[in-house]
Amino acid sequence: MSKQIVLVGRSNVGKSTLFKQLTGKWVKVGRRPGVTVSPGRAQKGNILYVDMPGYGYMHRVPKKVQEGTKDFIVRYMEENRDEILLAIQVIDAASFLEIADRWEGKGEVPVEIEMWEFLKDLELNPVLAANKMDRVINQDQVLDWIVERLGMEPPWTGWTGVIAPISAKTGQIEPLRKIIQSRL
Ligand SMILES: Nc1nc2c(ncn2[C@@H]2O[C@H](COP(=O)(O)OP(=O)(O)OP(=O)(O)O)[C@@H](O)[C@H]2O)c(=O)[nH]1
Ligand SMILES: [Mg+2]
Repeated sequence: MSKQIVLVGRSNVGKSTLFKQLTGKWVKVGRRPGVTVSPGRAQKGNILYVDMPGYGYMHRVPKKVQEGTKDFIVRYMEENRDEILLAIQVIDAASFLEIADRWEGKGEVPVEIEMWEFLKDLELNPVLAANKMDRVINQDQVLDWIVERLGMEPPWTGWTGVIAPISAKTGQIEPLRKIIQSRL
């Protein structure tokens, strides 16, 4: 059985765009959350890349289905744990902090932080792909805040084996390729 590299993350963060860059396989991407509804797969060498549906808000998708998606991802990660070579959690670096603040303001654990903790608890050694960096102005500061929020001590430059600032849309994904290479 092939080892897997699995992309997870909230809806609309750019997982499928990144999947295309990594595999060359065409999948649907879109401006609205909820584009990917079942896992996309592409075999590359002896690695199977898996593009998961996004959790969180999905456009025109019933609430029940939205919650089911997160359960599906959790179950998938648990059941395939031994086959997963690398779990890549993709975030939209341009909106991550604002969304985390909003959840915490409501007294809830932000869903992306919860997912990160879950992947760590499964001992999957997750990698964080901080995507949409082309939209981030104060890059170093924002990355420092993001790693801190996820329980790592800033500066982010001390975590280059764990966090990869990228822009999937413009094809600037070298930091992530480096991490993948180092984990193979
Ligand atoms: N500015 C910018 N936009 C991006 C980047 N990567 C993806 N996008 C855009 O973000 C939107 C969502 O991209 P998708 O790849 O479909 O996102 P997804 O995470 O697969 O979404 P779901 O399948 O709904 O979970 C699209 O409009 C992409 O063009 C990026 O690096 N920068
Ligand atoms: Mg998608």
